[in-house]
Amino acid sequence: MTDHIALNAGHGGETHQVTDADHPVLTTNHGMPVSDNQNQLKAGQRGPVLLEDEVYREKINHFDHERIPERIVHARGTGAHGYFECTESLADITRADLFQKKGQRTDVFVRFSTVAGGAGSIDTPRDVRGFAVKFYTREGNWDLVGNNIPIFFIQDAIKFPDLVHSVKMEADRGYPQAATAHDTFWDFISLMPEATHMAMWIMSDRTLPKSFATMEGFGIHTFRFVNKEGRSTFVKFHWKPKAGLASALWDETVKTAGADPDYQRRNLFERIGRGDYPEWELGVQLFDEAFADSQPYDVLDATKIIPEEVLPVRIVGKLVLDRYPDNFFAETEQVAFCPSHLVPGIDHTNDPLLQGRLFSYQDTQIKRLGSTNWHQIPINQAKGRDGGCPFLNMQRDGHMQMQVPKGRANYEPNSLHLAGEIGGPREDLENGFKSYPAEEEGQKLRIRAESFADHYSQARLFWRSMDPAEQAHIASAFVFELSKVSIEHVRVAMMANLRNVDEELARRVADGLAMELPEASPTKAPVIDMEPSPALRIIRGPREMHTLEGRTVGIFFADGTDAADLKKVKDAVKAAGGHPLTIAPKVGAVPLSDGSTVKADAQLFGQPSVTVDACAVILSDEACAKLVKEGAAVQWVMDAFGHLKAIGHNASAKPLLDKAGVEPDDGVTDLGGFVEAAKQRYWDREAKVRTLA
Ligand code: HDE
Repeated sequence: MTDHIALNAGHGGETHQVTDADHPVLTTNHGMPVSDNQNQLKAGQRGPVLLEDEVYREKINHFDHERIPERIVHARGTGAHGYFECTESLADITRADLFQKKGQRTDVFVRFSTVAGGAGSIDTPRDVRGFAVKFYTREGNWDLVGNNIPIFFIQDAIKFPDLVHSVKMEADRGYPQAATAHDTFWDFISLMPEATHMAMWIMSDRTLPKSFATMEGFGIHTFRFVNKEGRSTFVKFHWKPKAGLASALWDETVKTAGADPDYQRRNLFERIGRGDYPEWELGVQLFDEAFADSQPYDVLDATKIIPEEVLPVRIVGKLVLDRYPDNFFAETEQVAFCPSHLVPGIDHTNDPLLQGRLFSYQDTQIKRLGSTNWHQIPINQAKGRDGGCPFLNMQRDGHMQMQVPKGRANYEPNSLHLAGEIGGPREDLENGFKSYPAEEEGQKLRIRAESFADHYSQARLFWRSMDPAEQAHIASAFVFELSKVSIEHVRVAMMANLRNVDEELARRVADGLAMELPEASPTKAPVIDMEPSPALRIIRGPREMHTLEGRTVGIFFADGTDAADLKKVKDAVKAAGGHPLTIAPKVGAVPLSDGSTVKADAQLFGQPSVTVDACAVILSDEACAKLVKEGAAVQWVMDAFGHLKAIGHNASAKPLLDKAGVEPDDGVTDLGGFVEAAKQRYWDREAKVRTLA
């Protein structure tokens, strides 16, 4: 308990100290109690500082080394703890312990990230999101290191450094940060036809998720499940958000970046703090060799999906994130994922992108965390078995060794146990990990399989599966990005590729750029028309979000607002599972109609409507008359309308809505109808507010 505020004058300094009656003693890292944490040791009152000052030297020395290298990709991210629960036993398909019993829980740590930007970049660029899950199973850690898009840019890991160099800040100028809209990225993509399918996805709303809790996740590659009899089944992993899918609009995401660069990590932190735990279902697509052979693409090619309409996703578990890390660095920054971390019952396939990843992650962790003992850092430790640390082997020593192994047996086999000494661990032939004995033969070659040659059919499938509103967003995103390309031939090369995807798409983008359509680029394999997959839609798709649960509703009020109306809307939002956030021109004390005063949660300038999911405006006549002359208030409402959000309002707020250009539609309601209306966006409004390609 804080008992007094002391002025620690030290020796000439002045510090306001808030001290605690039973605070612990501040010490150096070596445990020596510190008497003065305000002043360096000096020779005389105004003299030079002394090298012998261990209190200062140790402190500054530690500080100088506080940063570790940021991740070369996925540097910007945030994480949370939670659990995975098996909801359907897969015992016949895999021997993996976590899938054996319905109801069985496994602890997890999940890290979400953007890909291209540095650690200090914004949360809401147009970018793929990482969705990496570490399962602390009873048979070791399994890392499912996926993304929020079910495919990838490239087919072979050897192209990864080129891809990443092209998308990151350009080498000479050091910008743009966290953006694909620049020459080098589109130069590379235009020269890599295999990236066309992914280009379609990244130009779609998938790269603008409204929050982590409302996006899907995918393991991307085809993996194997192996059961107790040694039978293998191919598997693709899917995470389906319980809340449904919701993305932001481009204009909204750009403004969010300015209003709150930490928007998505804050959203995750606050949801968990409120008890609105983000939740996903784990789905699997299971198939055999015969199914794989029957498809018009190769299941080992990471630029391809298996449409859900062709092979349904079976739900087998759920993931709940219910605890925020205690310390960002210790947990979120130091967590180290490796796709090579498997558990018995799960195995790799020959996907050349996956195979390349198996080396890269282990390698990067040693660089980033500085020691081969990074598995001993608490967040990375295998801890599933009996709560104890289950790793046990003859690996020894190295930087930052934390274990103190007993005895002489640091090799295996040994017979020291026969002499009464510690013999150490041994293999477990029965239960230990066994690789699936896939048959392999053939010449050693640097080659891309012929079955990987079709680069356009699934890009076309994606485009044709989209809702018209999504198609307009995709075409407009291409126009925006290619407008930022300054080298003419790069734009032309990209347009030549798009012609192979769909003529209408190419024409719309060319119109938006006011350029002639070039000849289509040559294709290595015929482009086929696959059956569209409506499951790929967000807008008006089967999983579009239609709830207030976990979402934030901004309630804009001011001096003189009707107290009963304010309470009614707050209560109704809460009853629907939403989070009401009151926003006023001044936060401290807002007088209401009944003479009471309330605090607002946020201030108008600091909480623009881009930061909330739906908007209520409850004003008095007098306040409204003032606010129509306040740019931030007009913009608040204008953006809510422009971002296709529900707007509930009382009669007195109407002049502000009129000033903001709000036109009547199903999403503009009185306060009574607001909460129901607030569960969705109003896509039909979009044509009224912007011109899309
Ligand atoms: Fe990664 N990737 N990656 N990646 N990746 C890394 O590992 C790499 C790929 C993904 O939250 C790095 O710890 C190669 C696909 C996520 O900590 C690095 C290739 C997918 C994360 C690396 C890929 C991913 C990473 C950088 C080409 C989706 C963040 C720091 C074959 C399935 C994990 C690190 C976290 C991180 C290499 C492609 C997802 C350098 C060589 C495909 C979610 O090891």
